[in-house]
Amino acid sequence: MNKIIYILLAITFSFTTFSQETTGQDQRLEWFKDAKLGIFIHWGIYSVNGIDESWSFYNNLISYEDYMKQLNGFTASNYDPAFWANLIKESGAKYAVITTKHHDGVALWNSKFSDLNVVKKTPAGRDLIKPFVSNLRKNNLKVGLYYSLLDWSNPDYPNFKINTKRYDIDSDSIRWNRFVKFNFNQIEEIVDNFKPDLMWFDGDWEQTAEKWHAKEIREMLLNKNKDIIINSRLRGYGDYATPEQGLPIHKPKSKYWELCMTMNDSWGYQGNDKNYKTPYQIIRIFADVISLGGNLLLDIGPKQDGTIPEEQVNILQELGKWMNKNKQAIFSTKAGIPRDYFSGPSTLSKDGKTLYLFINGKPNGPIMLKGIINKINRIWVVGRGTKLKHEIKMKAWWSKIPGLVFIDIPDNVLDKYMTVIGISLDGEIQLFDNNKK
Ligand code: FHN
Repeated sequence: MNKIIYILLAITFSFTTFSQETTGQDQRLEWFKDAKLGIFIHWGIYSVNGIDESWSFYNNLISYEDYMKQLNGFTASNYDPAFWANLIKESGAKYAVITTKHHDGVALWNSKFSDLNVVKKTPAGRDLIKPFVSNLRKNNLKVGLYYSLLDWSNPDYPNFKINTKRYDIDSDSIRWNRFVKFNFNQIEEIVDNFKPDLMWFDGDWEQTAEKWHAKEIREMLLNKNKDIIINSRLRGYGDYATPEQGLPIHKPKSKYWELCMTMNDSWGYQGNDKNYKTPYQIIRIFADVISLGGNLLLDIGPKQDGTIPEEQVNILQELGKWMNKNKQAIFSTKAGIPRDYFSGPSTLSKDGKTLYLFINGKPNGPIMLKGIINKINRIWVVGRGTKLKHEIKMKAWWSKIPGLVFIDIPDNVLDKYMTVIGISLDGEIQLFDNNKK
């Protein structure tokens, strides 16, 4: 009898947990879903020489000793966290994610659990995270903290460099467990000190979920803050997918996702890397990302003294002007319509009654939209209000197939980057499918 009650209780409990977790996730991720743009910041000692973050010693491009000599050149002497946060606000982003510790193990805060931090080991000599977090808050921006689970500097971490291992986890579980404890301590430390809205883990690929104690990390975070969001790089225990650099072609399966992307080809500051995407290219990519229902986490790499390279400032400012003009078509929207109906990015208002089309460059003639069953109330240029004319062609009175909508976009309303037009429909959008009976 007791056993039956126990089983019933267990079943009820597991359903309760599941349903609470599901509702909880949608609630927790509401701001994230609406945010659309975040700014990623890779700042660390690698900006001194301007070399690959952590990977340069891991891949033997520089010796570990020489890599660590960069500690002496990391000054943060021109660090202006208020400027950083204002610039992020100006870019139109709603959140930022900063590297508190990359794979090299150098913490940007005064960690009790490791002296390898910028306060104790660099001329910067102070906590760099706290002032940034408080300036983000002042600007009403959400706070994301990047933390690398793997730490190639920690003597208790098994991997050091490519083909160089310190030890094998299975042969020394005491040593591994010491590292696990260290990770928990540092994660707890940053969560207690900085109260992030989002934890952005990285480096999970080197161990399994069990080895990291990923489930326990998730539980610990949610116990501390029931609203916290966790990215996917916790070996399946996160909330949203994080494709990196490669722009998805089709709408990703994951309900929540965020593409992280560099502005040039480097995460951290590398003065020689001038392969910057233009503001137009970044806006074009961003339009694709939101059209597919995701967020863009666009990276900047400040110099060792804390100045943000001027190319990066320029991109953020140009992006911001465009975002501000077109905010109606960006924020509080959802993924747009499939490319079969319009050959370009689009978004939809949450009620599905307004369709926004993002126009590539300068159209050579009216743009075409097809398969829309609804009647069109009006069409206008977003951020300008100019009303646009449209024509319906190929609408046979005896056929169910909707007519083709041709919309003329005069040169004088074109945006220098991407023009966005709004189309108000007579109700929630209905798409015609000729394969459906
Ligand atoms: O190895 C890192 C890399 O240096 C960088 O931090 C990116 C950002 O998403 N994450 C890792 C690779 O996936």
